[in-house]
Amino acid sequence: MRSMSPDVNPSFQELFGHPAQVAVHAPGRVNLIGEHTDYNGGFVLPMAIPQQTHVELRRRDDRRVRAFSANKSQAGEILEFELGAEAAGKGWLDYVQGVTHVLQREGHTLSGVELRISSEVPLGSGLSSSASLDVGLLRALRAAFSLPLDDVQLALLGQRVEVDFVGAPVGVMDPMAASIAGLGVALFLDTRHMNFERVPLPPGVDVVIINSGVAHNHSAGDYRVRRAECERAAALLGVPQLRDLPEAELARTERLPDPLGRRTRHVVTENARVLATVEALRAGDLKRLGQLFYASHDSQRLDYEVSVPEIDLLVDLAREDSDVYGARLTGGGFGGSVVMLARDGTGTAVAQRISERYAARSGQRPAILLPQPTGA
Ligand code: GAF
Repeated sequence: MRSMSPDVNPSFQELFGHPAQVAVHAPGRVNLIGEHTDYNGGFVLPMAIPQQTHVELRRRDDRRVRAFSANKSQAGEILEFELGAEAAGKGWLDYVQGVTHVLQREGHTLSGVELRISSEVPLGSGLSSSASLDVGLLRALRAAFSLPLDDVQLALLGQRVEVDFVGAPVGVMDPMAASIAGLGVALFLDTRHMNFERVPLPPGVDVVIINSGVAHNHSAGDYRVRRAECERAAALLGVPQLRDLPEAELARTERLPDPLGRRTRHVVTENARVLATVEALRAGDLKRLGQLFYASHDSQRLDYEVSVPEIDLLVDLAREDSDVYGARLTGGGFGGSVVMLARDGTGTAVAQRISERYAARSGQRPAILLPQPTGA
């Protein structure tokens, strides 16, 4: 392990004494709607954001992996492990170990590598920083070792990294978004059948993301508890997954013990909202899109209980703003970001005034992300 002064952000050449052979990147995502539906076999509608995780790589002749993170390494330190001896519990290095572990488990042949990682996706922001890291690493290794993996297989391996190695029991939405979603185009994905369609955003709308500054962690308890509640509810209802409960049979949830009925209602109505959102996108019906966003937020707040007061404040400030069509918590929740749809050309101004009011009332330091060019 070698260290450098803390203020230095060394290049690959400076770290390892030679240039990288591979340089790839993978984006973060914003989920437009369809929250906590992916692990229930349902529908999601994410879109890539311009912020990326960058991975540079050079192959080694031995089995040593040496990795540097521009975001996480202390004082320029390089962390190391031996291929085949991956063991979780080493912080950010678990993502690297998870990727090499899962690839080898699937029968892919690797050698050691040197890695430099840097990310523009804010960590713990609900914008899928970890899946963009998983997919970035997988893309780098696919390129370096000519691995026969297509983009969907790559995303499925990314999910295995999280679930099997990192210990975050997540669904498939985030790695799929990092692997195949584009900018300005929503990815309408059926997570059960893995069918997807690209749905462009209609003209006349600015997408605004405001990161609340409250960070979350999906390997922590709350996400896991929600997932277990859904599985329990499905078992009590006698359906394989909550996706299989028709909306017309929602009354059956009244017989479930609280909070399982409310959790089920969120999943079933959220699935229906994804389908309605796709229709509204195709019809260019911005007012309807806005209503669906607010309904999704209320369902997450009251039925699924994944919001926090800071996120609710951002959504309330959006409701007071006549340039906003709709707003909702995006991502896993318990902190993170709000996605808003604003009138054409108003995105920057909307983001600034809501952020200022939010900062004054919450004491948090919000960050604005505008995933497509927008007027002032
Ligand atoms: C997190 C998870 F990683 C996703 O799989 C999804 O469940 C999401 O939370 C909630 O919709 O981002």
